[in-house]
Amino acid sequence: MKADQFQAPDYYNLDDLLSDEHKMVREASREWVKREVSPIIEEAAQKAEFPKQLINGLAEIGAFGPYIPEEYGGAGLDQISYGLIMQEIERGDSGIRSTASVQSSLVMYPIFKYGTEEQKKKYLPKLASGEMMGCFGLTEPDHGSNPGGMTSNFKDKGDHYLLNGAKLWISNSPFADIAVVWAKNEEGRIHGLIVERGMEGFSTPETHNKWSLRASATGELVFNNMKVPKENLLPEKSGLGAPLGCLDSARYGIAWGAIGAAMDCYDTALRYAKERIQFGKPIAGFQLQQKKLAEMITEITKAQLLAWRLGVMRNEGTATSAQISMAKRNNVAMAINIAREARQILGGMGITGEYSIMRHMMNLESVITYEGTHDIHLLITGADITGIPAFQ
Ligand code: TGC
Ligand code: FAD
Repeated sequence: MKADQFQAPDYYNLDDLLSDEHKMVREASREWVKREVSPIIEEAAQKAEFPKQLINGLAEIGAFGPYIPEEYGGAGLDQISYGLIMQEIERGDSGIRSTASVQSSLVMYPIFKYGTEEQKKKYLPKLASGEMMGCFGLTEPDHGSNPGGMTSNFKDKGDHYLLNGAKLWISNSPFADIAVVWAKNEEGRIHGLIVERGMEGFSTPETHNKWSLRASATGELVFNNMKVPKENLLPEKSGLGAPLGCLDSARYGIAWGAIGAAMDCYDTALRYAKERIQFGKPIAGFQLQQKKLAEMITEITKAQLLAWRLGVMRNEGTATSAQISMAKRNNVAMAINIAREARQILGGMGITGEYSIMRHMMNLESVITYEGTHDIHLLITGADITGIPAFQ
């Protein structure tokens, strides 16, 4: 793979909107990605292996629980710093950002928000340091976009709960130490449970043959008459709103992350277009290639503004779920379109592992589907502006 020559585009001087702390956090993540991720990511993706050696580094740059308070081991940063960390990691690879998203927003966040003090003290510091890794089980084989229909269930057996069911498409499941699992109680109410690897009746088969997110491990969670200690229930929130609240945080991170993948594709295509000579001049000198590049930087700049404004509203606590949906949908679609155009600028070289573009493009096919599909987010905006949900 080519040496990492990344230079971040900032067409509208968005750095002026960032604090010194934001810039410091971003630089630390950017340097780490250049040093540790870029040299190994292509091989990991080709081999379809999650590079576990990155776990310590992710913890060191604060990617596990960036906004979780320091007293629980988190980095205690604000939402814009969280976004910038996700942007830089996804500039390297969406699969690595996935691991950080799941650990932070889908495992640490529900324990922090819905857990007891004992659960927070037991799990959060280890999750922040990467000593313990987690995953999040919401999607089921027959319930993807409609998680409210889930059939995973648990029964009260006096001194424990008995959990049955299965979850599919679970990032990190093959190696996670714990899973935050969403299942219905005997009244049909959704609750979160923390389950641990090694508990009887629990298995995590890996999903193979993915063409996308190959450097991220994906699998199932299978619960077969699994005994879960009662103290592992997350008591502070129940109902579908509890897992969806975690998704708000993860979707926000993805809105930033997708910008990273887009920036990498744009930067690679711009450099290539200036160096590649055809018909006696750099292909960057042809109007058709300039149209592609000019549209890319315009779309990246709009996405950066959307993410930054959303971050400000998240810091104030005023961002709505529908506003988050709009940013996730727009920014991921922006990134996948840029990846496709950038790939064309590189001609045949664009399909090789010498460059990152094809890997980003394939990764983004998952990103546009998980955490709510492109169409589901459009329906969320539609319901928000009309007041009429069109999901059923
Ligand atoms: P609906 O009736 O609209 O809502 C049920 C309850 O939930 C509340 N709510 C939310 N709360 C917090 N945040 C949100 N974003 C919320 N959206 C809804 C709502 O107020 C209501 O509360 P209450 O108190 O009135 O009961 O529910 P619905 O069944 O009609 O579904 C709505 C829909 C389709 C938007 C929702 O189900 C949805 O978002 N579906 C998409 C599923 C999804 O995103 N799955 C993601 C799985 S995790 C994943 O993909 C991880 S990938 C990780 C990685 O590798 O990065
Ligand atoms: P479906 O819901 O079957 O949708 C199929 C198509 O139908 C989509 O285009 C969808 O937009 C459309 N559709 C569905 N309903 C409607 C409607 N009402 N109106 C119009 N169109 C509709 N889940 C987790 O819980 N944890 C994870 O860690 C996790 N990681 C993932 C990692 C990867 C690599 C992938 C691919 C998925 C992951 N997911 C995870 C699951 C992901 O969230 C789901 O794939 C996603 O929510 C869509 O569900 P589905 O695949 O069942 O598609």
